[in-house]
This record gives sequence, structure tokens and C-alpha cells, in this order.
Amino acid sequence: MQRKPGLITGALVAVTITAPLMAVLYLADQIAGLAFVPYDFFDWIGRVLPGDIVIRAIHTIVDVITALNLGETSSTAKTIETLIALVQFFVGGVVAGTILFAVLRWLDRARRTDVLYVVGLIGGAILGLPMILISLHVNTTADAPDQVRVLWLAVAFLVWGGAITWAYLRLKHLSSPAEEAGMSGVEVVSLSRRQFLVRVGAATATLTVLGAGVAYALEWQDSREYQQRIERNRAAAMPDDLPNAGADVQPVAGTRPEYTPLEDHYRIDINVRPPEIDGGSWRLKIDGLVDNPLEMTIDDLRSTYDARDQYVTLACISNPVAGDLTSTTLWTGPSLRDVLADAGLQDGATHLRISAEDGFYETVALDVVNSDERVMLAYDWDHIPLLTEHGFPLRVYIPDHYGMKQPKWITEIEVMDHDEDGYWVTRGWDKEARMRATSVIDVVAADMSYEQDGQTFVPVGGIAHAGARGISKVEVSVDDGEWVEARLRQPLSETTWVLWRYDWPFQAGEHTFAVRCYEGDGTPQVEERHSTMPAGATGIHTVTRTV
Ligand SMILES: Nc1nc2c(c(=O)[nH]1)N[C@H]1C(S)=C(S)[C@@H](COP(=O)(O)O)O[C@H]1N2
Ligand SMILES: [Mo]
Repeated sequence: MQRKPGLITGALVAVTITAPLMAVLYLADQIAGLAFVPYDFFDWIGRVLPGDIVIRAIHTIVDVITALNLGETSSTAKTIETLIALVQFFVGGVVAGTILFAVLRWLDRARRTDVLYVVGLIGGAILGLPMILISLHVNTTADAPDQVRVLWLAVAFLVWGGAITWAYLRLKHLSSPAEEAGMSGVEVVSLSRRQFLVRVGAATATLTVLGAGVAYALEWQDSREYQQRIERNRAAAMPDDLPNAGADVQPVAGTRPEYTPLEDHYRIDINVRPPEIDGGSWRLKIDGLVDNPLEMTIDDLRSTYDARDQYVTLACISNPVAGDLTSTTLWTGPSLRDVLADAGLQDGATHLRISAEDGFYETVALDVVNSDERVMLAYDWDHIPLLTEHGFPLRVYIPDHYGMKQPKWITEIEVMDHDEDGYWVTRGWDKEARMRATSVIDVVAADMSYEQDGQTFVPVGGIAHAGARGISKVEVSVDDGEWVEARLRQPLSETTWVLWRYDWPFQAGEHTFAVRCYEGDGTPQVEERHSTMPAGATGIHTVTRTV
């Protein structure tokens, strides 16, 4: 009698079959625009988990990146999310494969081989079906037709189940030394079983490395072309055009760029990979309580309405004090109220629900839209059509509010007679999400010190921002001394951050620098330390330096 292969063997088989499945899915995604389900699965989990868990998880990721100094927060966070997505799917696949192996082993009492194969295929279907449904539901990057995607994924998961069955049957017929020695109850992988596993493992490892390698190269090529597109734009639009080019207060070297290079603009959204929208077939729908529902192409929007340019500092509500989840660029597009006027608002209309390709949505009161021409639909950033990451082909701008109120990749604007909570509000973030006043020390430029009238000065510089409310004053205090006013550079616009500098009369030693700001109307920033949850971080930023 043969001794059936045990569960450790089963787990090894599951590993050797799940890894190439992932590589092949990735390759197919890169070559043929088929969906890469591990990302879809991760995105789906993020959408269905209870809001407080998701918010806490994001908060932890931001904390870890900040504490360990892992680099720019938003791109590092995406890398971490990508890794979690891959590990999660791999572990899930290995567990599922091991369970399938155990089931085969348990059912395998003189049953026919073809029955076991049917069981294996059912196992593949049980794993694959939910993945197919999830992918159809959340994927926004695949460009292959739905039927092709379904067929492809079905085949891939059935092959996965079939391959595990095949490995089980092969292993079963290979004897183990334990039974030769008459032992039982101890799992020993025999030489021949081991040889089989090594051979299968080597083959699938090759497939995995080759598949993933080629796919990665293709993805890298794409991102390089993307980068080149940004660089061409950089050469075309130089910062001399900036409206405050003649400002007399110059930024201290080491202060963050006043106008963020486009590729450095932070990116936050609920997708491992940003939705890829075909600009040609995309339409903006405006419906609900309107006299004439509209369906517009991006060219309609460009040609029908006057565009306005607005320099904007956007910030994420998850941005900690002095964090890097905030950036500044030029937004271009029509006022939302001009576009809405063409749809004809009906009596009783009070709110808009703005929905996006990725299932994200937010609401905004019509009073806000109609009273502020700066509420706009933006199709360009930094003089070029929105990059995929940042909402191509269309996003909305709502001054004075955190990014969570401003959907990217928008597809529909529904006019309603009531308010609704948006995506992040239902998950626990603040409903208003009004930007907090905040001020940050970017640099204590000891290497830029200079002498004047026998006194050495060290320039200290940074930013202050209060949404669309402006900054009237920034003050710096050294070693808990008196608050001294800093000089403010004329900002790019009333909706961007303000660069400030304070030329500090130098004293050698270790010093602690603190900064605080006042809004346009004189309201001081909140000095009390508070975490980002639920309404945005507050607190004084301090840095300690030995100069
Ligand atoms: N469709 C969609 N729009 C979205 C989001 C999203 O997840 N999906 N995230 C919002 C959040 S939380 C922020 S902070 C801003 C960030 O915009 P950016 O990535 O272009 O900087 O996008 C907002 N718009
Ligand atoms: Mo955000």
C-alpha cells in the first residue's frame, strides 16, 4: 500500500503552483491588458473592510514611513501596498492550494483519477470565481474586453487546480522511504518525491522569474515613457512664467520647491494602480435634477467653456504636521457652475454627487459651487492633460478642503435634493474636511549663513498654508523664546502655500526652532497637537539643530 503524500508536501506543491500563476497573470496583464487579480483583490479588501480598520492601517503605514524615514510618503506607501497585495494573494493561494491538496488526499480512497481531476478543477473554480467577480467589479486598468478577461482568468485558475491535482497524483505513486522502512505516522519526503518536487519547483521557478521579469520590464518601459512625457513638458513650461517671479522675498535654499515638479506631486487614492481611462470613449455625465442631462467628451469641455488657471496647494487629510502629502501645481479647466448652467438645475437641487471610475465619490453643496468660480473641473495640470495617477481625464477642485473631497477620474455628476456622506466620510473621516492651517520648517540653512553689521545670520525657511484662507503672518520662536515675525514671500495664488523665511541671529549650539502661522483674517493656527484623524493634523512644528 502506498503512503499518501502529507500536508507539508501539499504546501510545497501549492507554493510551486501559485507563484507561476501570479507571474503569468502579471505577464498577461502587461502584454494583453488583462487584469492582475492580486491588485484587484487588495483594492476590493480595502473597499469592503470596515472604515476604521482601513483608516488605522493607512495611518500606521504613514507612521512607519515617517518614523523609519523610508522616503517620500505617498510613493513608498504605494510600494508597501503593492507588496502587501502580492504577499496576501500568494499566501491565500498557498493556503487554498494546501487545502485542495488535503481534500484530494482525503477523497482519494480508490477513487478514479478523473474524479480527482474534477475535484481539482472545482477547487480552482472555488478560488477563481470570486476573483473573477472581484476583478470585474473593481478593476479599472484592464483594457481587454470583459469576456476575454473572464475566460482568461477562468482558464488560469482551472489550470492552477488541475496542476495541483496532477502533482498530487504523481507524488502518490512515488514511494517514500518511511514505508519502505515500515514506519508510519512520520512524514518523510522520499528521495523520489523530493526529486519530483525539485524538478517541478525548478520548472515553475523559471516560469515565475521569466514571466515576472518580462512583465516588469514592460511596466518599467511604460513608466519611462511617462517620465519622458513629463520632462518634455518641463522644458516647455519654465518656472519664469510663475506669477510671483518678481517677488522680493527669496526662498531659503533647502525650502521645498514652491511649485512642485509634476512627478513629485504626492499621489493618494484607493487603487494599487490608478484607473486607466480611454480619453476617446470617456464621457462626463451630468444627470439627476437637471432639465437637460448632459454627456460630454473631454473635447466638448475644452472647446465649450472658458478655462481658468488656478495655482493650488492640495493636501491629504492623512498628512501629518510637516508631512509631504501636500504639493502645489497649476490646475486648468472650466468653472463647474458654468457647466452646470447648461444642464439646467431644477428647483429643489441642493447638492452634487461626484462619482469616479474607481467607485470613489463625494458630495458638494450647490451653494459652494455657485458662489465660487474657483470650484472647477480640471483637465490639465502643469499645462498638460492630467497624468493617469492624478485623475485623467477629469477631476474636480473644491478650494479650502482636503483632497478627500475632490474626486479624480470623475465620470458622473448627479444633481440631488439632499446631502450624502462621501467615500471617506462614511469610513470615519471628517465630513467638512476643511484644510487646517499649518506651518512647517523645511530648513535651518546653517551653510547659508551670512554676516551683516557684525552679526551672523542663519536663514530659516519653510511653508505655511491655510487652504483658501490665506496666511497673514508667520512667527518663529527659538528655544522657547519670544515669537518673531518671519518674512512672507508673495504666494503663487491665494489657494497655495506661502513660503516664509526668518533670518535668525546666529548663536552657536543646539537650538530648537518652532513655527506658527495666522490665517488671512488673523485666526491663529491650532497649536495643540492632534493626529490626522478625523479632521486633519494640528500642532506646532519644531526642529532641533546643532549649528
Ligand atoms: N477617484 C478618486 N479620487 C480621489 C481619491 C481616490 O481614492 N479616488 N483620493 C482622494 C484623496 S484622499 C486625495 S488626498 C487626493 C489626492 O490627489 P493626488 O493623488 O492627485 O495628489 O485625491 C482624492 N481624489
Ligand atoms: Mo487624502
